Amino acid sequence: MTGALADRVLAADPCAIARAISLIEDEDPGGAELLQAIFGRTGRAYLVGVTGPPGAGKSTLVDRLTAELRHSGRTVGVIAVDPTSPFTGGAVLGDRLRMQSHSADEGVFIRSMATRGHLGGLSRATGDAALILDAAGRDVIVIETVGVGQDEVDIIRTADVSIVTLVPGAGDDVQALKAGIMEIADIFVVNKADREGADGLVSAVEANLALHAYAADEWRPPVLKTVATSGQGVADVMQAVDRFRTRSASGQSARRRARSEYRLRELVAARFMAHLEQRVLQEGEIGSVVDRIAARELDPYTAARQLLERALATP
Ligand SMILES: Nc1nc2c(ncn2[C@@H]2O[C@H](COP(=O)(O)OP(=O)(O)OP(=O)(O)O)[C@@H](O)[C@H]2O)c(=O)[nH]1
Ligand SMILES: [Mg+2]
Repeated sequence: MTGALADRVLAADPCAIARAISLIEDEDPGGAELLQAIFGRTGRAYLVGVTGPPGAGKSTLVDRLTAELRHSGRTVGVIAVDPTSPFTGGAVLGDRLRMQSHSADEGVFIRSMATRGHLGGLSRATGDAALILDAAGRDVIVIETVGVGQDEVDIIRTADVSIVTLVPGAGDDVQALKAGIMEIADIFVVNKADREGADGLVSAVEANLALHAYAADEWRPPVLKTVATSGQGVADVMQAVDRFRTRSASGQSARRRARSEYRLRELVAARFMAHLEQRVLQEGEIGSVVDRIAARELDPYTAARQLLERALATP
């Protein structure tokens, strides 16, 4: 069954791609089987991460970038990470996907992924969905996330190139810059440049970059202005992406290696905890260990050592 689905994914069947991503989203064991089957056929796609504050115009920008990519003959996969909280449900989903203009184009596959139920594992789910699209032969995969937490930073860190989108007049000029986003940006985009304050924001970001001494051969993130709604400046963003891609081949392999390491460590940790909770411990036992640590009856180091020993003693 998995074999057939893998074959259909490799043949770029849109229904199979959608089904495969659902398996990953649902954390179905079939998803892992599928990834094992297709992994050898991945690694060709270029991953573009787009992050920024809510409403910055990320989806509008991604829509425009997609048009540019299609224009240059490349196929595109878009993964929009929907910051659905358990409280709002999926109600905002449709609204997030402001990318309807490509719905009739087979060269564009758009998928929204909810953050619900993926505590800590969201970057893995997103990365795995990207692998599916990669195996299906998409040339470029764009991942849109709202830059708010560590999870999003992790996702963006795993992209080949990271675009950080900012907007003027959002109150604080250094908005996302504080949240560790500054360090992960390869390209800054000041969107809504039709609004007042765009130049000031560009200067603020440039001033921040000036604090870092870039080596001659080091990539210095460009700060570009766009009006995503009209498409103004978007071609420059696309050029910057292509320039980054060709300029930093060694940087790219280092980043991909880091991504492989991150994925491996994250998977082993998750598998280990699953083994512990499903095969070693009694139901609710982890909770009582936590209670004892909170009550200072047990220290976390001893608890971790004991759990590790018991896990290793259980096949
Ligand atoms: N004035 C102006 N409005 C823009 C621009 N780009 C996007 N918008 C508008 O800003 C609003 C939000 O755009 P989206 O593309 O949905 O923004 P987003 O960052 O994807 O939003 P979330 O995914 O909800 O965080 C929409 O009403 C867009 O039409 C721009 O360059 N100028
Ligand atoms: Mg959006």
